[in-house]
Order: sequence, then C-alpha cells, then structure tokens
Amino acid sequence: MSPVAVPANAVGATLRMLVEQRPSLLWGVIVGAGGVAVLAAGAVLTAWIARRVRERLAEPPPGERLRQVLADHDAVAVVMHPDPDPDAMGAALGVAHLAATAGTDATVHYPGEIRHQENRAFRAVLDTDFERIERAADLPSVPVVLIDHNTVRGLDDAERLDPLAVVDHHHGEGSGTEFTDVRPDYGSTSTIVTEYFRTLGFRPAVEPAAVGDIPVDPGTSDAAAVDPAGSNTLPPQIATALLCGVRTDTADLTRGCSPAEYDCCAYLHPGVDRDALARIADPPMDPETLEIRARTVQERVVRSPVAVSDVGPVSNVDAIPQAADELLRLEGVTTVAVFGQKDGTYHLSARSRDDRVHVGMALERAVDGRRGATAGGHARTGGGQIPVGSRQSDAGAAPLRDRLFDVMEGKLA
Ligand SMILES: [Mn+2]
Repeated sequence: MSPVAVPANAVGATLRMLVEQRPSLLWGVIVGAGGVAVLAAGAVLTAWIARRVRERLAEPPPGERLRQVLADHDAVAVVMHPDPDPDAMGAALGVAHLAATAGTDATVHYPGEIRHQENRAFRAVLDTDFERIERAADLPSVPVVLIDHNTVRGLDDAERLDPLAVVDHHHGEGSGTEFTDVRPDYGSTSTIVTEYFRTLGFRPAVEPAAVGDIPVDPGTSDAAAVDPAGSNTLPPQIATALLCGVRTDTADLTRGCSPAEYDCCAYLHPGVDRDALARIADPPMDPETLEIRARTVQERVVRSPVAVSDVGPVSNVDAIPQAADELLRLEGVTTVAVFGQKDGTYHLSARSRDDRVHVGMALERAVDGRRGATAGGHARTGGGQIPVGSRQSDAGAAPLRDRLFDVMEGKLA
C-alpha cells in the first residue's frame, strides 16, 4: 500500500459521508468551485485586455520617437561640443542621416576646433561637411539637436538656445524640449544612435571586403540582400563613422563599455569601410606633435610613482594631453602632469591610474588662488590653464613643477 493511499481513502470516505448525510453542503461546494472558476477566467481576461491597452499606449522606442520629432520639422541644426571627437562626429552624422530619411534637412555644426589628428583624419577620410560656429546666432534659425553633450557649451550666447532634442551619454541635467535620451551607462553616444537605426530596421550596406578580410556571410548577416539605394540602408560612411565613435570613446572596447557597445559593433561590422577605419585610427602625426611627445619623455622629472614634464613653448596645445598619455606608459609611473607654454599661458594636462589620486581635484588645488587660472577634471584625467604672468609662475616653470609634484603626491590637502 502506498503512503498516499491512506489520505486519499480518508478524503473519499469523508466525501461519501457528506453525500449521504449533508447533500446540500456538497452542492454548496460545487457551486462555490464554479464561482471561483468564473472569477479566475474573468481575472485572466482582464489582465489580457489591460496588457493590450498598455501595448497600444506604450511609448515607441526612442529611435522611432526621435525620427517622429525630426519629421515634424523642415530642418534642424545638429550641434556638437567644442572639441568634436569621433564620437560626437559619428553620432552627429548618424542623427543627420536619420533626419534625412525622415525628410528633414539637417546641417552639422561645432564651436571650438577640430584639432587632434584623429579628429582631423575623421573629417577628411569620411568627407564630412561640418560648419564651424562661434555664436549661437551663427546657427540657422531652425530647432537644435545637441549631440554628445546635454547643455550647450562653447558659445557665448548659449542661453539663446533651447534644444529640441538631446542625445548623450554623459551625466547632466540638460534636456530637449521634445526629446531627451541621455544614457550615462553607455560607452558612447554613437552606440545610442546605432541602436536607433537597428530598432528602426535599417541594415548596413555590405562593403566589398578588402583583401585578407573575413568575408561577410549573407546568410548570417544583418546586411543580407540590402538595396544600397534603399531608404532603410545604412551607408558605409555612416556605419564607419559610428564605429569610429564607439572605438575612440571606449578605447577600443576596453574602457567604460556596456554590452550595448559589443552589440552595436556586431551590427555595424558588415557595413564598415575597413580601409577608411584604418586610416582614421592610425593617422599621420604632424611633426610638432611627435616632437612634443619626444620632449615630454626627455624632459621628465620622476619622483616615483609621479612624473612631471615641462615641454617649454608649443604652438599646438593639443599635443600636451597626448604627451601626458604617452608619459603615463612609462614603467613605474602611475601619475603624470605635462605642461607647455603658449601665448603667455601654461597649458597643463594630467593623468593617473592610481586610485588614491583624483587628478581633477589635485589640479584644482595646484592652481588655487592663482589669478586667472582654471583647472579641474575627472579622477583619472584633468587639465588646466595658468597665465604665465600670475604670481606663482613669475619665477618660471620650476615652482609650477614642484607644486604639481606636491598635489599629485597628496602633500597639499
Ligand atoms: Mn562621447
């Protein structure tokens, strides 16, 4: 006899007893069970109706909403930040293309300068048409889309601008009047824009594979059977630009990456112009930049693990942060500061891979109380400018170097 037989028999016996002695109670149980079943069915039906209603009311994905917002205007101005890097440029080109597919004219603008050799290579290789502006008043009088930053920077009359839309991956309070998509957990703005194309059903146009490339298998690729002139085709220029953006902002998928960056690269891969990508990733360097990098190494003063280097007069201040990156590669060194002089100002750049040093705060302390000086930054990177004529630097570069050592070594609280 199995163990469950006893209770089963007991239940059976109880039921028989009920049927014989209290038939009305049994009917009560049957009617009650029927009622519960009807209620349950009603609940399932209600949940189904509620889900359908929610689906109908649900917001469309961000890419669709942005395309709708863009489509509502004849023209828009896409605005990048004052130091347009491949992420800003790639995402801006992407949004301009999205606008074009929605029948909206889009122009791309930037304050500041495109200086870094990789940024210049991007502009030249991808044959972009970006327009430099100095004031918001220089923009055409059409709604503005802010890319890769969320509050207007680098324009004196920034308060004139009230952006229609904002797409960015930096922390901040900025927003657009009709569309805001700010995702600080993403590695780049280009990732976000790539997601728009993907969710809207765009497919990268397959680029003819270069010699030695792994051929794209149309059977497994998102890019299968794409009509290159089709409206849902992502042109190679845009796919390549977006991939460049992801690459540089994440240091080749090694820094600040989310799974979205990997998905984005896989999606773009078949449509990327690999020759253009290589030319942008490894552009020729102008002689001065290379010389400043060499001088940074030669002129370094090391008090392990801190190194400081004074590179003297420079004409291209953009080489200084690159020189700081270079110096940080030195074995035994985890924190560096590099400075050079241009037009009566010290330009300063610092880096650290030591968690005990907050570079931005250290630089703020280094320039504290110096008239006309500005400095700051993040935990690992920072920069600043100090007028050469100011009190501290009157005596030359040596006191500045000593002070940098002190703040980097944590001697000045
Ligand atoms: Mn970015």
